[in-house]
Amino acid sequence: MFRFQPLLFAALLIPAAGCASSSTAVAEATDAAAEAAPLSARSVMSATEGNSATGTVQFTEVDGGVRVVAIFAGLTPGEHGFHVHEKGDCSAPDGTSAGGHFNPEGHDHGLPGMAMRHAGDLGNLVADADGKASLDHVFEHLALRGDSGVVGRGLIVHASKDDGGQPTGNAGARVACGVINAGD
Ligand SMILES: [Cu+2]
Ligand SMILES: [Zn+2]
Repeated sequence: MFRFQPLLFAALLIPAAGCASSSTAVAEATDAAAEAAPLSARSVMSATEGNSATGTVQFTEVDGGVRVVAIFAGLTPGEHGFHVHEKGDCSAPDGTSAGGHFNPEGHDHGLPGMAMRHAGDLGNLVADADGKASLDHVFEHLALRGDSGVVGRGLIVHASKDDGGQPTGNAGARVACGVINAGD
């Protein structure tokens, strides 16, 4: 009897351990599948009437936010406010059909680095002397999916610098507009 008990113990433990590790493996496989296919989105931006700015912007889910990779041409040299706006509608010649800044949480306007700001506040693009600008940045407060997701919304580049002022950064006219569409 003295030796039987440890054996019985082992017999009971082995199947229990087998079960635990297989369910963990399933969970890990599911997580891996989700990570293998992060949602991405793209916006092809066209110049508004009287302007020449064009660009392509790629959004990809990454750990801790959304990576935004943008390439622009046809800008005036210097800084240009860059925002996600409420509506994926660029039908107005001046881009105003895209509505105001995307702000699902009801914050004041701000610049990247400020904890509380519109979700759509992406700061500024900086165009060089040739009017070209690029950006590659992970925005922590941005999401692609859900109620706060930017898929289906509008993207705007402005004539002037976003200075962080209220209510929308004093960035002036809209020089390029695009719709953020899911997919590569
Ligand atoms: Cu804007
Ligand atoms: Zn804003």
